[in-house]
Amino acid sequence: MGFASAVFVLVVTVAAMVVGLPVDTFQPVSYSGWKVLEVRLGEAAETAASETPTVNLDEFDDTTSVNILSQNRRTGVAEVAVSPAALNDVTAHLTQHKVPFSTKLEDLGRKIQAVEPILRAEAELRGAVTFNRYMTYDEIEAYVVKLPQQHPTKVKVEMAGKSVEGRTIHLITVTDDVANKDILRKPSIFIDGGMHAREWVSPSTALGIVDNLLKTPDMTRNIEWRIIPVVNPDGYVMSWDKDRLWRKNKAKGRSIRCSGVDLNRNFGYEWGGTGSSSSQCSVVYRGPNAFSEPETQAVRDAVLREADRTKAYITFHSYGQMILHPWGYTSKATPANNMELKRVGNAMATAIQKQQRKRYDVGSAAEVLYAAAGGSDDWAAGVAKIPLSYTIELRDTGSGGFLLPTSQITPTITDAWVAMNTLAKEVMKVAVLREQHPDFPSRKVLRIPRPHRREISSLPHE
Ligand code: 0X9
Ligand code: ZN
Repeated sequence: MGFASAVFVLVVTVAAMVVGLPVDTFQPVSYSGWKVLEVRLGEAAETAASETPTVNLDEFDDTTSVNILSQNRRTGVAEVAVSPAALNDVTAHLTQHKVPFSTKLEDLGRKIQAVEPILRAEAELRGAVTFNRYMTYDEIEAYVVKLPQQHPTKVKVEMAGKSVEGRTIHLITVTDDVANKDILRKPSIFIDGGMHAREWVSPSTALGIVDNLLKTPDMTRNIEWRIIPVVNPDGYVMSWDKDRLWRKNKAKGRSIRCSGVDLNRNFGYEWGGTGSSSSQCSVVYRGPNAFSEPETQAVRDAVLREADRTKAYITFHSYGQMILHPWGYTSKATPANNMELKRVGNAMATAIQKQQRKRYDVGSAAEVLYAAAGGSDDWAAGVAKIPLSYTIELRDTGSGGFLLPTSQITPTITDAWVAMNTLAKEVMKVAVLREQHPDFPSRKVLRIPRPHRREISSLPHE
């Protein structure tokens, strides 16, 4: 059975399991008794015709029965949370279609409960920052709005937009002499975090980068950093208060359970394609049209405002330890600067491997993960013409997953910080070249010969 057909049968099962009527108020989800299955679609995928399109499992999941946590095209492994009511049907179907699987976690609810006291035990921070635990949205906001008072020459905070439920989406600019940035015309790097609600280490990492930048003058002298730490504040709050595995924003749908748009399917480049869904109930619902959501509009407008100067776009997600570059919408085309994207991606992964002893896989999102259209990385490259565009899937490779232990927050930030150091050097190389050659094209990246050493990632041949 091919990968696509294996996915299809699972899909049909899940679709058949959709029962019950929509409810009007969202009851908190405990995930009590839910199991996490490791489904080995990859073994099936190997025998599939080479050009079989990858279908995103998420497209078909209804989160009341099944919630796809991760999948990786290269390893062929998907991790799927299954409700007690759906378990028999799902496992019977997998067995019938010879899709190997094993139980990775017996009770997801118990695991969520086990980490809960650690999260809530601490006193609320009022304007401070910590990386010893995950911060609530209120704590993040209190910290962010105080930053300009604490670092008046280096930090500016603006409102990039407002979420569906009216929360502020903050944009932090960090650079030396921030008030003068328009005169200096420094190259800029744009970072966002928290696009997917349940990926809690992502906003922590974006804030960790801000914190490190403020302690490292070398990194802010010649580069302007623009950072949205929480693109999806409503979803983040939802994942704290009601449903730890919430992924989307809080756009109104036909029912409470069928609400929300997957913001990373809502960007306007090849919007509507593979790996995104037109169904409101899907966790990869793309929305009624590209940029239908105030959260994606906020990212779009913030990026476009300085698009000419922006040399790199990084969006932090989790989990899987991957550095992904465009295209995400298809594996059948490559961006014009594909070699450059791979080279810089590999440089970041190599630096992390060297300093952190952690492996990050590098490759195009569609090759390494799955094809999924409407992602911010593709839009940044395809429309905003930002030369270096990456999705970084942070730690871990699955044992903590979205419930990454708090002890991993700081090391994860360091992974990202190491990568940002490498990225900054690459951006500066191009900036220096442009200074020496004023006619150097502003939206192209030079091809610099590949290093001769072995790269750590297992890239397919170009
Ligand atoms: O599916 C996604 O949106 C990202 N993975 S996640 O597990 N964090 O949800 C990957 C996005 C890669 N980029 C594109 N497909 N454009
Ligand atoms: Zn994500």
